[in-house]
Amino acid sequence: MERIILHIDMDAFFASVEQRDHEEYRGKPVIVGGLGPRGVVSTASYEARKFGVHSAQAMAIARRRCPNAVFLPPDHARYSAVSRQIFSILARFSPVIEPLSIDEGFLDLTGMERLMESPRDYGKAVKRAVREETGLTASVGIAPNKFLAKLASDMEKPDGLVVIRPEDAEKVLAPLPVSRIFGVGKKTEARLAALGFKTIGQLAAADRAKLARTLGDRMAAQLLALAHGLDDRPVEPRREAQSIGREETFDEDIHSREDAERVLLSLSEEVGWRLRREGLVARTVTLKLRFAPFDTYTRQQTFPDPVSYDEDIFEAARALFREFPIPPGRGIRLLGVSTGNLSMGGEVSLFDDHEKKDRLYDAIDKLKGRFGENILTRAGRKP
Ligand code: TTP
Ligand code: MG
Repeated sequence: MERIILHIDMDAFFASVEQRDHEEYRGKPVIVGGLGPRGVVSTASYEARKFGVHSAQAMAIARRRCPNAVFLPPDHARYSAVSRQIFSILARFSPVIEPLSIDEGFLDLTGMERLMESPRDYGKAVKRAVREETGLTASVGIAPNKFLAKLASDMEKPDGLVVIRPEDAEKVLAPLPVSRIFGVGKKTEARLAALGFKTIGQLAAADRAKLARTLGDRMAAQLLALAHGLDDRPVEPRREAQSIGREETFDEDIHSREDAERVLLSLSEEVGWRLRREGLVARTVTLKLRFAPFDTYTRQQTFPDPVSYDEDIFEAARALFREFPIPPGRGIRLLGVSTGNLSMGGEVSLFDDHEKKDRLYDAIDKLKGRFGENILTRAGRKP
């Protein structure tokens, strides 16, 4: 059956939220990101992009390119709240939604044709609802599959709405560079260029056997299908996030238990913060240990009541670590802490004094959201 997939992506998300909430920033270049000497741009408003400022750029460069911009640290808690609001609006438009990140997702509209005048009108309705209820603009792409829908939402950003009909797919794709195919990174791009394929159109016309000789059968088949605009990945409603964790590989192996425990504390704090930011609690904590060069072990503890506080995660990870016999003379190459068996928080209370703790952690998380994760850690960083 022909499918109808909608991809939606908010425009300059963090910066737009800031402009919405601060009238004085509207119409001005706004740059959100780390403001310290090694800070990186999270995003820039479209006014700032004209100066060549973009996500993942060093803040120092952004400051040089656009010195008169408004520079702001990210307020993750607020963006997450807006994100939740957006997804709850989207939920009215399709029962099958796959969130991809804080500001984008896929909706499967297949079978809902009777509810819409046309896919374009449906897209307009989605955009209107988001704009009216959040004050923010989104770009929407509608197409017969995920690959094309995501491509389409990006084609007329900001505030775009592009519908790609199945019969137009190859024509739309043909002039685009191969790097627009998802999964084609710098390496594959270079290999394709070496074979003479720069555009998707050129790739679509490639001989499969020849492509397979360089890229292998599977990759050749996948790339060719995508180049022809074919993609049958389903929209997968989010299973609960499977796990949230952090691990660190050390430049120099760790030889003391004390150092290792310090790392575990800092990893636990980061994991706790991410859990709470997502509004999640965990029922399992897993410790991962690697001895040089590659012997890797995991140990897990399951709790009757879920946890989300740093110290509970840390205590569990430390207990698992203390029980683990370290072979004499072996250095630790990697440590990881992860939490699994996740569910939405708020339904359970673990401690009698949990309200007080919630308030404490709320305060800590606000500071972390405002000043970055390193503002408040009890762990000395890195041994
Ligand atoms: P994007 O959707 O990639 O970017 P955007 O919404 O800011 O702009 P666009 O109009 O092009 O979609 O990412 C969503 C948010 O995620 C973005 O507002 C900030 C954050 N982000 C980062 O923190 N770092 C990054 O490198 C990127 C790409 C995004
Ligand atoms: Mg976006």
